[in-house]
Amino acid sequence: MNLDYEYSGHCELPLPWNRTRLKIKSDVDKKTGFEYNFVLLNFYESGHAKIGAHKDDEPSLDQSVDIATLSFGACRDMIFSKKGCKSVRQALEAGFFLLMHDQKEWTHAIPPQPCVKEPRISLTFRGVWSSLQQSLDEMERDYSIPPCKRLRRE
Ligand SMILES: O=C(O)CCC(=O)C(=O)O
Repeated sequence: MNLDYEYSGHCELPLPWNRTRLKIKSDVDKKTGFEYNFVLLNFYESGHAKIGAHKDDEPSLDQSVDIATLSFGACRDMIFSKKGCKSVRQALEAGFFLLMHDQKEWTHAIPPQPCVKEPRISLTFRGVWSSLQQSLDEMERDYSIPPCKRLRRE
């Protein structure tokens, strides 16, 4: 089944799982109880690389699946913000495992930290709807077709 994940105006063609990624995915599945079908790798060459505040609320994301992040390499901070709440800053050290709930409510950002010279990699595991499910959702939205039973993600 086709899995396309569009974010920040990009739509990348996903690569198939390889043995290493599948092993990590299966550990993350076990730890969280979710069954992930997509992982996004972010590479930060140094502390100059950053990600602005955003919500992971793309229509292709299954919001019932919490996003799980594994960090490798340099320690970087993540800042969580929500209207009316005090921002939270969390250091993401190598090996740090983060589970993000309420992605529609909170924004998160990786601010620049120019003193960090080493690279960082994050793997963010997601539940992504298949193209078929997305088409059904769009039909439901655009033509007010009564809610149809969600298909199993593959
Ligand atoms: O690199 C990270 O830990 C976070 C990446 C991120 O914000 C995202 O993929 O939406």
